[in-house]
Amino acid sequence: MKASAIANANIALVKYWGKRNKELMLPNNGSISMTTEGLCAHTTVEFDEKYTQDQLVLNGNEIKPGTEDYDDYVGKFLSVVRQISGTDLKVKIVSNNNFPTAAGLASSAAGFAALAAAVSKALNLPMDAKNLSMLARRGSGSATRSVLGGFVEWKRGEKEDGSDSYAEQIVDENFWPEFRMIICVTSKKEKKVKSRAGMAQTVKTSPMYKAWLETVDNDLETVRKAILEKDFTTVGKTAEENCLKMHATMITTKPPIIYWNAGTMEIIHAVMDWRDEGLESYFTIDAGPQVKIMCLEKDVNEIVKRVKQFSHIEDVIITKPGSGVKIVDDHLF
Ligand code: 2P0
Repeated sequence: MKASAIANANIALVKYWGKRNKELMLPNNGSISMTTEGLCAHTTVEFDEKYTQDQLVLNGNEIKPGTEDYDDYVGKFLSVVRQISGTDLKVKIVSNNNFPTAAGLASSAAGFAALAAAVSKALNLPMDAKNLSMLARRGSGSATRSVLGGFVEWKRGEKEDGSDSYAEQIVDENFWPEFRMIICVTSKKEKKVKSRAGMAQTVKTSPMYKAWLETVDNDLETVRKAILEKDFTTVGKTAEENCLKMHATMITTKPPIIYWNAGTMEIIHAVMDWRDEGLESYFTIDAGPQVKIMCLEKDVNEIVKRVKQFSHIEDVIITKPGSGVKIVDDHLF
């Protein structure tokens, strides 16, 4: 009962920020993302009688049951898996990311999408995209979207049991191969406020949160339509506005959640100046200080050259629409 999977991370164009049900991991609003080619998690699981307790090794470090990092994430997820599958076997999980963990680069999205697929394969659970994305959702909300490739929408759903809150592909990874995200890493430090705690605090205390919810459906419709029309200007502009609205809710949370650093600000201003010059680019930022610049393939070299001249840049990663989760034969142990 051993299986492995590889899943790519994703970057949201219309963001997810806030849950209506923490237990079932149901969002307050729908979201749209691009699955990012090459930023991936590779995960192997084995359920077997030879294990006397669950074991997790993440990027070479053992994360032990009983710690917050384990219990609130993989621990909770495994309870769901045991409930669905009926197994009481213990499991060993080994997972590696090829990008910085917990620095606002959607590591939990790739990780839980890969884990959901590997577990489903190992335990013979349903492997269709709808069921896989709903299982991944129980690990981490953003993982719902990483199950599929290309541009993906996570439907908010209306039902209280969460059975209509899953991911659907808008277009696959071959539809718009010119679309690029340039990830500008301005700090590799672990963030101080995790998304989960941060969004709960925003929902509770930000006076801007109501306004955020009132405008998201419109952004979803605009971005969905613009993707289908390959209208880069509308996708970029709407995604940038949506990102700023989400950060307005974060900044006005009590106590404030400010993920940006000096490097983040430097790039924001540069991107706006470049646009005025005619170099078309837009930015989006998640729960961390990294800036993701959206552009078309033809402008990548020029933008990367300019970004590399900034003082706060620790790494630049170029990504494009990537594939959904895949089962692989390559086991990590
Ligand atoms: C997103 N983020 O849509 C948004 C934008 C961060 C900012 O999804 O509690 O790690 O595991 O569901 O998925 C990060 O939140 O939170 C996230 P949980 P998750 O990509």
